[in-house]
Amino acid sequence: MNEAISQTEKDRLCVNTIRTLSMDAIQKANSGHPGAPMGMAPAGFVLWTRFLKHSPIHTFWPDRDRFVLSGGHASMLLYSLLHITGYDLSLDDIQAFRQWGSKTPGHPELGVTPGVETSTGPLGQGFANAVGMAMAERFLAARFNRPDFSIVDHHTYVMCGDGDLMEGISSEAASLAGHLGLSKLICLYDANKISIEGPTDITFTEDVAGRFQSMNWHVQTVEDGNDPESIASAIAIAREETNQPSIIIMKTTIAYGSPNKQGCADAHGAPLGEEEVRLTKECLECSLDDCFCVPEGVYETCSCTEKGEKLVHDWQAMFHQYTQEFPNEAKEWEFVMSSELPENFSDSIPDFQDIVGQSIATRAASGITLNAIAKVLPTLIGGSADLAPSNKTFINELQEFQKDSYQGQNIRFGVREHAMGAIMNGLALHKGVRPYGGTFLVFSDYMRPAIRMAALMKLPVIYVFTHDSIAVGEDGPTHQPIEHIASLRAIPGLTVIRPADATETAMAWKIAIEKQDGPTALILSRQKLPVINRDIYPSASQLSRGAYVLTETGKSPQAVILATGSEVSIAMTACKILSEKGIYVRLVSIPSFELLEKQARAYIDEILLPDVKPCVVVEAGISTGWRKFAGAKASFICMNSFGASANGQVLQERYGFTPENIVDCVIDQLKKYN
Ligand SMILES: Cc1ncc(C[n+]2csc(CCOP(=O)(O)OP(=O)(O)O)c2C)c(N)n1
Repeated sequence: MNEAISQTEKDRLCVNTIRTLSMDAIQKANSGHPGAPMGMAPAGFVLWTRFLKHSPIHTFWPDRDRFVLSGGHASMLLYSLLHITGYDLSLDDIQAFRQWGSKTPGHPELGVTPGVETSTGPLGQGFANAVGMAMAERFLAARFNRPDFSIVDHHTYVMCGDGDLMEGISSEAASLAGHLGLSKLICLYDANKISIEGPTDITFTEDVAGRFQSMNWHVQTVEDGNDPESIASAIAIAREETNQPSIIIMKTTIAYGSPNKQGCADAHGAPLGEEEVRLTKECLECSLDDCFCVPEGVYETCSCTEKGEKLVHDWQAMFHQYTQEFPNEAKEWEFVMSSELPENFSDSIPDFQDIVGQSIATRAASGITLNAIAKVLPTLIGGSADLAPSNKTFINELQEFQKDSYQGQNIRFGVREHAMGAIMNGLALHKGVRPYGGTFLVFSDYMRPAIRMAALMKLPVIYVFTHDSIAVGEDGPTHQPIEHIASLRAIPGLTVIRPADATETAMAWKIAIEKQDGPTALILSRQKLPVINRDIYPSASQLSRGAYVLTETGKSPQAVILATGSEVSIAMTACKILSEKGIYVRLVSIPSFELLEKQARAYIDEILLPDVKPCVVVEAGISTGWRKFAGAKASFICMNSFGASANGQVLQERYGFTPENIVDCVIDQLKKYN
């Protein structure tokens, strides 16, 4: 670059390159969101080139700063930054923005673009992901750092817009972050006062600074979000903060530089148009001739490759020294970051055979299993949305994760299901921890968007959903899940497991922990269920196949009963009654549709006996989804309505979840087919 060009001029050129790359890519794709990338280009430039601790080559270096673009619609800002700072993202990739198979999808997607830390787009999710990442950082720092060896010492930066802060999830997550004093979390808020429908005057007039102050955040305002030096000094101050998370409210102009569209909602989510792009380039004093132009000197100024390699090298050198001085910790660190399971993991899983003949709720069996696993798995971290005593999610011998005890593994999420879901995603994205989180199944709706993101990103998080049916009882229909199991099964990539007893519950946890490529929902009962004697009945390890024949009362069954969870033991009693009547049936326990669907057709047919037409399905939820296993004319003892407030046993009787009703249904089915 011309030596005579001043630093200010260099900065201006780089910032405008981010703007023109964004405009051009969106114009070429004829779709996208130019406004935010253009308004936040200075903040992106300053953060990425002066502060962000990252390596475009070693993109997974564990002590890198994390950057989350919560307003994923501004993806071209991120792609432009990745490109000019030296990531494996070429100009051709930028030109393929939003095209089939490109590395530059409409919204950032984990695993598609090097340097993208999380998939964002549903507003607010990224903000809460960042809180989870910052929590993981503090947890690992507390665990592994030793005097003179800060092997975990990075910031989490999240860039968000008005939309993110309008979403309730950001308040939930910010409240928890403030409570926990996550001082290495820094939010850059694009306060451009524009969203899709127009100026935020029409919807969003709260005092954001006051709100964040009240949530124990350190708050700064940058009056001119276009001034790199003001931005830089605010970030520098935020980095010095050691007690609270920071938010920097940046007053910016959407689509800065566009003579006819800057400051207008029009520029939020549509290409500027060929002519306006030209006029904008003119205003910004950029080259008018070329599209996707990166002027001379921009790469030189922005490249972070060398700097990043030095950071990685220095960290590796420190880590090498750490291995000498703290060999056990170093070994543990390597183990934790590898996501591997300890050798004795399987041995930690209880089999509950010492309590055969007794009854125990699957939520209680889950709590026992969780505590047993925690003894061998140091990465387990999680809690509940204020329902730990009910969800049985507390690990008894371990500390709480609090401001003064970041090494604790019991997280108190508070009554914040949505943020809990997205924070769990952030924890998993960070790596080095295995997150779990619990609430009542009925409130899984409150965290569904985060569950969907976990499935989309294939994150190994575990949901502990208890109180799984009308058998919840007296709390009534507001607390009784009806459609929830089916609706969770509808999320692609989510493994839903509804165990029938304590032994299946233990096995469900084993499978959930072993699963590294997607989330698992454990669906657990409030009420006690008999522990099945596995000396007589098949081993619960068969749960890994999704379904198995639990019992069969004759050599050639006349009917098949399919049941899950708490309805399995009721069906077992029905089988005995039927057998006494000389009717022979097969009872199949189907704890997981998803695991069953992974089996070979031959196995599925072998257990479901498609040629035996009489079939009764028993599940205390809606019947949606069961046809694929049950055949066209099966009977369904399922829920067709909301429940009611009454004793759980009474409700089970009223809604037909009794051995007698199952028996009647089987007999009806036999009559139909004979
Ligand atoms: C949960 C969710 N609801 C709605 C949308 C659709 N949407 C995308 S951007 C946006 C407006 C965001 O406004 P702001 O954060 O101010 O972004 P800017 O206009 O500054 O680009 C909306 C409603 C979404 N992506 N996510």
